[in-house]
Amino acid sequence: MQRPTLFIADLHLTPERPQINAAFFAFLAGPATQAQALYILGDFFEAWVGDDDLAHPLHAQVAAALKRLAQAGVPIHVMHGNRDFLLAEAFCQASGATLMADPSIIELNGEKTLLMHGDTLCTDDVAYQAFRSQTREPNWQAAFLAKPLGERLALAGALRTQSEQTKADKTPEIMDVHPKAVNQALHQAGCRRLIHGHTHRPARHPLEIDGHSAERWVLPAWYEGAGWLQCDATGCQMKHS
Ligand SMILES: [Mn+2]
Repeated sequence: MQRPTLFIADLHLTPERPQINAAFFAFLAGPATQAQALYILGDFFEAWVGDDDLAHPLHAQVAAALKRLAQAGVPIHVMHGNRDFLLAEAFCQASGATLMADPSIIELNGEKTLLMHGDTLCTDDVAYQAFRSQTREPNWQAAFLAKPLGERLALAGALRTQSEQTKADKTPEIMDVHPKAVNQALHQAGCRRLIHGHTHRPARHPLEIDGHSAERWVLPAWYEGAGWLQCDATGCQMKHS
């Protein structure tokens, strides 16, 4: 039996949701041990203000658990989300994970597959895209990381509150992916399969790209429990626990 490849995203790990953290540790000690590889497609943490936040007990525990899996021979790939785009080298050292670019193309059981966090596909959310561009600038990140850890945590908390407030004013359509952006991403990548997270709207969407049938998988958020996409030679399926 060929080992499956597993995809997760939007766990939003935080000390405030201990049941979800427990579900993640159970996933790592269970299904993940049988995987060919594990891909974490962004928003793994509710917030990540810099790798010095590894000092937090939960963060240290998560990194150690990942490292056990990596050392057992399961490669772990992590993509930045909009909450944890400051995950960097020290996190990789501590967890045994490798950072991957957004977007990335992988060969998944013979099918070129496009992986993204998903936020760049939400092109109707102009205010968010402006914020995203700003926070991905090296100068902005250097200035932010130069602040004391306590100040960064306070800023991240304020940003989250602000984001919750502006979300309430946005229509569901604005916060979903734009079909044109999806088609363009698949066309440019020359892929017929896209896997992403971010929107918290788990589903499989059949598509047609350049006259070929294609599919878009949206990974579930881990608010109620664990959910992942499992892919092998027979295809992909959503799993829950
Ligand atoms: Mn996100």
